[in-house]
Parts: sequence; C-alpha cells; structure tokens
Amino acid sequence: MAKPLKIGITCYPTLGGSGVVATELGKLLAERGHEIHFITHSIPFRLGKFRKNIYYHEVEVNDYYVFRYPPYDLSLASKMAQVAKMQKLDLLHVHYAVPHAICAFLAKQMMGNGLKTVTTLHGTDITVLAQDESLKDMIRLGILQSDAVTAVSGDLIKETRELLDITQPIDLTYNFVDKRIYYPRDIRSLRADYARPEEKILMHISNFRPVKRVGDVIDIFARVRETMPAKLLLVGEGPDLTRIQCKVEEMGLAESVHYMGKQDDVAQVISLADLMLLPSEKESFGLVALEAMACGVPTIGSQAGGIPELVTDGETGYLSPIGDTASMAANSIRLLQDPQLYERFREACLDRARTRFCNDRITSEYEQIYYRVLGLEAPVPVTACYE
Ligand code: GMT
Repeated sequence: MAKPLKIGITCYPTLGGSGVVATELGKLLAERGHEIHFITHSIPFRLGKFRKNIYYHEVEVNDYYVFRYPPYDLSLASKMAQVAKMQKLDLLHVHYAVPHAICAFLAKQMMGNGLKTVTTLHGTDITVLAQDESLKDMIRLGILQSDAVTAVSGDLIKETRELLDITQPIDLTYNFVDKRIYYPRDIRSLRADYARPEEKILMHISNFRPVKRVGDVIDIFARVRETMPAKLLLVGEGPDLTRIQCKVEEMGLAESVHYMGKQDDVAQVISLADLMLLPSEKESFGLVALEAMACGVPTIGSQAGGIPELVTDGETGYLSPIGDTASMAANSIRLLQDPQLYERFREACLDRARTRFCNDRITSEYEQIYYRVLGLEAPVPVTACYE
C-alpha cells in the first residue's frame, strides 16, 4: 500500500480561484489519509470547520524597525522551512508562482535540498505577471527549481513555454469540482427574490478585474433584455465594480441588475442562474464556468485561454471571439428561447462536469505527481469518476 504523505500547501488564502483549488485539494487529500499543512498568512477561506489530518501554520511578518517594507516573502520562506523541519514534510505544493515558487525554492535551500517542491501555475502568474520584464526571470527560476510543475490548462502550458522559454515537462491538472457540493440545488423558494417567473437569470461571478471584461457582461445583458425579460446577478467585488455600476446606471439597467457581493455558498447562488457569462480577455481555465457546469448551467463566453478546453462550444455553452458581445448575446438568446436545446445543454453540462472534472480523478492526478517526485510507489490512479 502507498505510504500516506505529509504535504505543505501554500496559496493565496483569501481570494481567487487558485486559493479555492488549493484549499479544496488539501481537504480531499486529507480525506485520503494524507497529512496536510497549510502555510499561509491567514486561514484559507474555504477551509471551514476542524478536519482530521489538516493543520494550519500562520505566516507572521517580521516588522523589525529597519524594514521599510515588511518582508512577507522571506517570512513565508522561513515558515515553510520551519514547518517542513518540524512536521517532517515530504513536499511543499505551492499554488501561484509569484512569490510562492521562489519562497519554496528558498525553503528547499534552507533544508539542504531534502525537500521536494511542486508548483501549480494558475493563470495570471504567467499571463500577466510573466509579461513583466522585471518579474520574468524570477518566475522562470521558480519554475526551473520546482521538482514538478503543473498548469491548469493546455493553453497555459503552451503560454508558459513560449513566454519563459521553458522545456521541462509541465503536467496538465485541470481545475475540479467536488460533486458532493456542486450539483443543481433546489432554489424554488429563493428564485422569487431575484426574478419574476417569466424572467431569465443571467449571472457573472468574478473578482471584477479588467481581464474579466465585466463591461461586456453588461453589453450582452442589455442586448438580451431587448428580446426577453431578464435579470442580471453580479457576484463578487473588485476594482472595476464602481465603473460597472456607473455603466449600468447610464444604460438604464439599474432595476434589472442585482449586486450580490461576495458569496460563500457558490453552488446555491449559481443554481439560481439560467446562464453564466464569462467573456474574459484572459482565462487560463475558468473555474466559475466549471462550477456552473456542475450545477447544470451553460456558459456563454469568450474563446480566451483555456476556456475552450472546458466549455465545449455548441454542447455545454457557446464561445465567441473576445469582445464579440453581439455574438454572445445572440447565443444567449438562442439557448434561452429553445427549451429543448437548453435541456440538452444542461444534461451535457452535468455529464461533462461529472466525468472529466470530478474531484476523484483530478486529486488522483496530483497524488500521482507527488509520488513520482518522491520516487515512491504510487496508489492505483483513479481514471474514472464515481457517481
Ligand atoms: O480568476 C482570477 O482572476 C483569479 C485567479 C487566481 O489566481 O486565483 O484565477 C486563476 O486561477 C483559477 C484556478 O486555477 C482559474 O480557474 C482561473 O481561470 C485563473 N484566472 C485567470 O487566468 C484570469
């Protein structure tokens, strides 16, 4: 039998898809008997209640008076090494290259190279930050010094290779959903709070950053509303939110748009929607489209990055060129006006989420990578998803 591992996980604990993936992965690995140590600056927001096999180590930043800027990265690296030593970790798995891959490299050096490190690239660490010449070489070093590197889509692997001139193997590990949490919820009692029975509900969930093109979401919605009664639910917050609120006002849509802020029970919220809108400029995978898919909600989106690897155009949603809001609106209307077509898409969504992106399969893919890096016998891989 394969030996259970002791794994340190570092991620951004308070926001974003990379933190969600890292935390959910840690929980699933703990369920499989591995000992998981989160090394982060605060408790990962999806960690929830006390769980067997899960520990949390807080990174405290030293603000000694000579430091003009408290050195978080160095504190993190020291904490990683300290926890690795104290808990006899087998490896560190860091999510998002900057600064985590470099901190893991420093921790490894402090441990005299005995510690293995795995880096998962999530998207903007490559597609935005690695475009910056002042960060590029550091990101490249972090990747080269990792014992294994994974990325969340084939497109992100390609972009990493091209941008950073990297030839070492990069494993593909898609985002996943826990099917015990993400399934179509019964929202009959809730729906009436947001829309009348004849109104369709369109939804967008993001961190409201420019790469998400939330302005396009409003344009798509405005066009859909010209044809049918509809409401738009905007979930999340971020730097573009105020600009978006102004745009909504200017377009006379204020009565039809609900701002839901940040939400914890995403599966419940998504189950309210008839369509998910994801018109991003850059999107290495698009976790939110997968969460929607698992709840039976098709996505109307752009062909950016890894979205086409997730959303099958014409089967589980429709994809258009970035910025082509007319086509995205036409596709939304086509789907919403045809109940039979919509039902086919919904079934295809549920089927694809369960079979290709389920927690059993992707957790096992990460597990195989850990054992490979450690040169240990691995458990039998899970290649199918269980109902
Ligand atoms: O979506 C974001 O901007 C947040 C970002 C993050 O790093 O938390 O998400 C990235 O990682 C997710 C998990 O792997 C992916 O599903 C998102 O597509 C990716 N975002 C972008 O590439 C913009």
